[in-house]
Amino acid sequence: MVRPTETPVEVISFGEPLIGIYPPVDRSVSDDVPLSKTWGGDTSNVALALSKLGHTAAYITRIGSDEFGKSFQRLWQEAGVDISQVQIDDEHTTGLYFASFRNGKHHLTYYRKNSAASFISSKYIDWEFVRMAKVIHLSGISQGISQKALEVSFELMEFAKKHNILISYDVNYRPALWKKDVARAIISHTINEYANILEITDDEMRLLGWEKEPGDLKSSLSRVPSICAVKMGEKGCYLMRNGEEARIKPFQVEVKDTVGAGDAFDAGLIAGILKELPLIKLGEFANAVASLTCRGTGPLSMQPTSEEVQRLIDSAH
Ligand code: KDG
Repeated sequence: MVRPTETPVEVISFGEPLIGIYPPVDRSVSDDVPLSKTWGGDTSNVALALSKLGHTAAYITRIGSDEFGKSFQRLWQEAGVDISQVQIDDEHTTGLYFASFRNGKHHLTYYRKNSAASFISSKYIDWEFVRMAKVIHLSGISQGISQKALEVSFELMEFAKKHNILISYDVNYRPALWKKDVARAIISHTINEYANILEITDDEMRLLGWEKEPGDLKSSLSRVPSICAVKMGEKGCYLMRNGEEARIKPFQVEVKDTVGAGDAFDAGLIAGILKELPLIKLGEFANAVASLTCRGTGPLSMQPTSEEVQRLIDSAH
């Protein structure tokens, strides 16, 4: 554990942070080009985005005692993300990904097998601290990295369910992490048994063999979470809340890189839920957080504040 805390937070995110290594825009890491470093990992991006939006967030994970792990600790601390639940591993290293860009699309190559996060243990989780949160956020990546991580995800969700903490679940299906039928079974079980807030992309619906149209999500699931968000990239998003449905258009910005846009959307959605926004405003808020994040390279450089989000929304009306 990094340090104890008594201060409750609104959101606890759980998963794996990854160092991201980037070539210049439109190049590949295999080219002979200088590379730069950023910080990523879907659930770390969500915790950081929420903190930037003015919410309190903590991160449950395990990092190496290596230089990359130390740099993550500094990053979270400087951003105000609570790191009291971060475990340090002297034997395993912090994971990495390398980004490459081809024809306007990104491709990620991972070095995360046996990473510190895949050795996460629930033994060090302060359950009293978890009990005080309003939302727990996790993803298919948080579950897919290892058996241990999968078990911790279910312990956290069982606990959250018992204590009426909202569970936000981003499918974030990564075929490199697990076999499709295993992924589909675990993802479906998680949604059917636990998720209160579901985030999924239209591409993931197709890859998992579910219905293609966002509105058909209902027929693919045996239990529909109270809030479902289908992220559709440049087509915006589709939201469903307790029977009410809406399609919300995206905002136009100059896009540099879409890595982390989906995580930013999740943070915007959670922030909007905490603010109790009505459905259309909720979708606009989440879309705006995602759009503004795409102005920078890497998932973090352009994560917006609430004021920037509001300015973009106001300028579009
Ligand atoms: O959503 C952005 C993530 O894809 C990136 O940060 C890397 O977490 C990552 C992953 O596992 O793909």
